[in-house]
Amino acid sequence: MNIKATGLIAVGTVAMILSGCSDNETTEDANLGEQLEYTITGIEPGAGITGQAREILNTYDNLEGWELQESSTGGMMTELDQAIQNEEPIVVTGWTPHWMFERYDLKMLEDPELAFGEGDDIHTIAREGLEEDMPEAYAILDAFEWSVEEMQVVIDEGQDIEMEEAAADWVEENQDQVDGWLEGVDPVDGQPIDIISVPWDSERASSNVIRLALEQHGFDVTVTNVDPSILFQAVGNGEADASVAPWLPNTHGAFMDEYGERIVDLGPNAEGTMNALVVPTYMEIDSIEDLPASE
Ligand code: PBE
Repeated sequence: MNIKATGLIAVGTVAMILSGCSDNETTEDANLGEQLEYTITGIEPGAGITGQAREILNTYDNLEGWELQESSTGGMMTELDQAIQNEEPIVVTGWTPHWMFERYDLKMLEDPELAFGEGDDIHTIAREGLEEDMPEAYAILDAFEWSVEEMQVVIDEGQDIEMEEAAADWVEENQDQVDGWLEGVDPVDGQPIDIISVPWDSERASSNVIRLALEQHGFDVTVTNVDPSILFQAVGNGEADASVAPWLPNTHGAFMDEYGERIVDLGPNAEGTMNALVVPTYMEIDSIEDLPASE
């Protein structure tokens, strides 16, 4: 290579960095990887999606040397918001239903290795013996069913007002549907029930809705939010009565494998959730495989 050509490449590189685009794949890739600091912005260490994202770093060869930065959902959303305001690249662990897709133009990266699986359903689970001890509660929990679109309505309203109020509004507007879950079940008189859940908005929405339905039928409901591993442990050893929070078979699959033998799975209460690596639509990549390798 002669000096003149080297000089041209150097000038070209500066111009490409300044303009933020290039038709030279390699330079652009290196640039993108460095801008991202080969880092995926994640959420809480105990989330199912965090476990999946850790696995993904091993599944995809191009992600060798990448890091998952674990933090909190709030921290991740702040970083996403800042990146979008500055039109900078960012890769986050994201999922639906969530309000991030309502607020920002985002895309889920294709996952050709199906490291996140092909989507989940949200299940209702109960402790062993609940059906015998508390048949009314069991019947209502078993009948509880709505859609992720309905859940999304509560999640979205829960950004402006308290989630408890958003859930109450939904119940008020959809009393016929709630009546369907209670139909044919004898009301109880202050029977206590422990519902266990996780602290993300989707499950804050569903636990509040099932809480209100159970309360309408005379139950004294306690909802406790914990990490997914604690949730499965608590239902498995009978400390909690039930949960409407598990994402299966993928997101919480490892916990179900560990505690599932002593858990009764009542099947999906909402179908069609999805986890993914998520990027703003202005990023030119479409697949996890398009993330540049770090060496
Ligand atoms: N989530 C939302 C949770 C379950 C619900 C996908 C962040 C998780 O990863 O455990």
